[in-house]
Amino acid sequence: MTIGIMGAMPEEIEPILKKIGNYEEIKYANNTYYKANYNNINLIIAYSKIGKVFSTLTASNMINKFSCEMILFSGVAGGINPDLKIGDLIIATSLAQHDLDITAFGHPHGYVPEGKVFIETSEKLNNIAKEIAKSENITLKEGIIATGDQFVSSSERKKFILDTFKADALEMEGASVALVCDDLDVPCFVLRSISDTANEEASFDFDEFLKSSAKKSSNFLMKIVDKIIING
Ligand code: 4EH
Repeated sequence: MTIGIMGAMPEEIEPILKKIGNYEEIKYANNTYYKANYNNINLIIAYSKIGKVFSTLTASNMINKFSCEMILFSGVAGGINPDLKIGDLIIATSLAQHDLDITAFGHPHGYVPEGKVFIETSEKLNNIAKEIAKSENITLKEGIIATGDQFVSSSERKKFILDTFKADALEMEGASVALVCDDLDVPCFVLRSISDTANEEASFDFDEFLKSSAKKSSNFLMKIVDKIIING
């Protein structure tokens, strides 16, 4: 079995590489893919760089070049749902591109012909996450994550994304990874820990909480990896 583990920024995969300890570095398509044997399965780990385009490329490479049979994303996000405080964990049940806009032709936000607004993640993987959270008393929210090529630091933009997509959190890579997985028929899982609340203070909060929130997401993600391995 080969599992792909993605983040967008170095900080989002560093705690995972640290836990694994031993890995090989493979350079491909102007990026580094870390290959490890972990409890007798193969892991391919990479940070894509920021945004939908880089994350699309990395997810595609993980599947088509490195033969990953599922992709697990770990990282941080801006919170929209007021229940989500900095450090809290959320898994995406579905994701949408909040900046995809051909509304001029009468289409809804996030929609292009032959695509869909909301892309679902793997129910199986989400159930594993929920079981672990329950048995270990970890608070885990599930909901809609909106993705776009912008760092959101405005209450107005945040309200648009809430009103348009009913999103609980936002970030810059999840929907593109989910789209690649959906079209290539590979299970997808997107986990994020809140680093800021996408308002006017977002850039300051982000700088303060990136590392601690990324670590929380990484720690929980590795529990899921362990469970996937046990389940076979
Ligand atoms: O990969 C990008 C990072 C911000 S850009 C998306 N990530 C973090 C999630 C995220 C996010 N996305 C949009 C957390 N909070 C967000 C928000 N809006 N408010 C970045 C940050 N620091 C240095 C360089 N780029």
